[in-house]
Amino acid sequence: MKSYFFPFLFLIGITNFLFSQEKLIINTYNRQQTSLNGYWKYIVDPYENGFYNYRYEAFDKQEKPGRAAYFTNSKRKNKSDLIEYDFDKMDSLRVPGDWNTQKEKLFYYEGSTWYKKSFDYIKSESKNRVFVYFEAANYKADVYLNGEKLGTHVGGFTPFNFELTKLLKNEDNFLIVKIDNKREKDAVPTLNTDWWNYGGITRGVKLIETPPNFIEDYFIQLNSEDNEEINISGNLNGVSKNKQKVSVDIPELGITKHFVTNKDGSFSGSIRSKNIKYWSINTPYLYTVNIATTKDAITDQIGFRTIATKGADILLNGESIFLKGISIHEESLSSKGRAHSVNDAKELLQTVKKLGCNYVRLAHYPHNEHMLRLADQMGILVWEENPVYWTISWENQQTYKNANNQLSEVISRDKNRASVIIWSMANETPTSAERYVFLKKLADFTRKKDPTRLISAALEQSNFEGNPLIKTIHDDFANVVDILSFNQYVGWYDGGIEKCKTIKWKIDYDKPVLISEFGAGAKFGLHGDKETRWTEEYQEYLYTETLKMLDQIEQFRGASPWILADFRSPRRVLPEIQDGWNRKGVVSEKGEKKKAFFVLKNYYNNK
Ligand code: GCB
Repeated sequence: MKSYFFPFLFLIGITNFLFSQEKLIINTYNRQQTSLNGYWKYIVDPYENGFYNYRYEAFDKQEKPGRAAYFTNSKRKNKSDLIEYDFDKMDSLRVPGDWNTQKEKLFYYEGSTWYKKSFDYIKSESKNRVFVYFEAANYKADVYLNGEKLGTHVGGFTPFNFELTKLLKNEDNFLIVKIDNKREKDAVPTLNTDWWNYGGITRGVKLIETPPNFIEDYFIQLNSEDNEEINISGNLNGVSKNKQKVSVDIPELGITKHFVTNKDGSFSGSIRSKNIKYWSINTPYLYTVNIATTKDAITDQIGFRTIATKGADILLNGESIFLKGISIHEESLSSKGRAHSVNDAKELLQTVKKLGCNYVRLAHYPHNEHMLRLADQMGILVWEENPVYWTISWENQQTYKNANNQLSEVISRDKNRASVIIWSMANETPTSAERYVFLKKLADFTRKKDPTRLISAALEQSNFEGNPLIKTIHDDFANVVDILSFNQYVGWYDGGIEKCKTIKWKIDYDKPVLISEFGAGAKFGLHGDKETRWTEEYQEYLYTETLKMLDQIEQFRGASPWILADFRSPRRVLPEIQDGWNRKGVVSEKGEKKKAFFVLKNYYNNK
């Protein structure tokens, strides 16, 4: 018997390893909360001594982990005691923040680091529940409270939460998190990327307090086929969630709708109004929406708009729009490393506005929630992207589950943001049958979870019948997407700039074409003639010629050139030019504008 059960249990074990996490609580912006941001003690643990014993067995899988396990936060009790670590004598790291740019010795570090935060906490109502919510931690997080494991989360750019209620004390709690950012072939993303693998608790951490039954999740958006109907669904979390009354109130529309939950704690329905002021790029109108039960209440600011395609047109509220965009990596313009604050988001999106954009591509992974909240307020349309990048392990089921889980988390977090119009499945992935199955499954999943938005992926172009001067799309996944997006680098990786003048396009799809990337490297302040690589003039000329070239594509409806700002990448080592930075920004890493910035701005102003 035992031998039959063992593999089965083992499989469950693996699945749990990825998903030993709880359902996401959404809209933590507007909930009762206590920040755990600030300084956390840390231990760098490249050999994972605090996690495995000397036989390489995980401490947290054992009934009695023993005091050598770092998550027990053990202290020497008497002078003969042997404990080989002490969090309280260690240095600290700021949370949120990557470790690479905080400590010089950790600049290139990839591996495990333990974080510890001690805190007191008294609940405002004794029956209330408390959760710890991480906005993101890269890449794998094992979370423990007061020596007990809460769970594991995999994926560096999406939020997760664990309930603490049973383990929480009024005083001297210690939250310990092991973060591991080792790159792995079967992970999402995989080993190879053109960006820095910033490690750590890169976004904020907070405690969320809720009543015993609370509003965990809701989805409130305009019906994409009927702009007088708002669809509403959601669910409660708690032991007695059946037959609970829920109300959704939009005061400015003078509408209140009542629901009763089913046995799963879910509710759904719709409301109608002829007076909806639509969210758009010029009037990003947000309604206050109140969701309440007899015990819980939460408010959100939600915009209502439709987004659709018709032939080659992208229709925002039924009107054709050209997406004047730019790609962005999540790096701060004024401080070092990963962007995480409201201020970082403001600087990035204000620069985007100065460029004359109405749209951003948040590449190559989900960015922090401030970006989406702000885009909602500023009237900027957004492409959000799953970190399925380059050479993912298409045949590995765990890799698929991981990609699916990360996508599911970002959709859960941002599905009420009017600014988000496109979910991107992947970037520059090489075509194959296995990759098609993987991406198609992701697209089907996304359409089911969110039928209100468009699906795309940054594909690659190829030569038509071997002719390097005729470009086409040879990719079955192009039939699946709503918007046909692709990256192209004629004039940089593909010939010189003059080649742009000779290219013809053969794109036989009646779909909008969005150029997800084009660009050239230029060092800010380096000048020369327009044929000299790395000069601002080369980049300026490439932008001029590329835009002329793209204008010849009949279905051309938008672009997100690569990229807003120079960003760190270990692939970019050319001394005096790159020095560890990908130089394709239209501004430098500090926000200084290069000449190409003005070419693009001018193009968008006249579009
Ligand atoms: C690409 C990738 C992007 C790179 C860029 C480049 O096609 O999608 O991640 O950074 O090219 O600079 O080569």
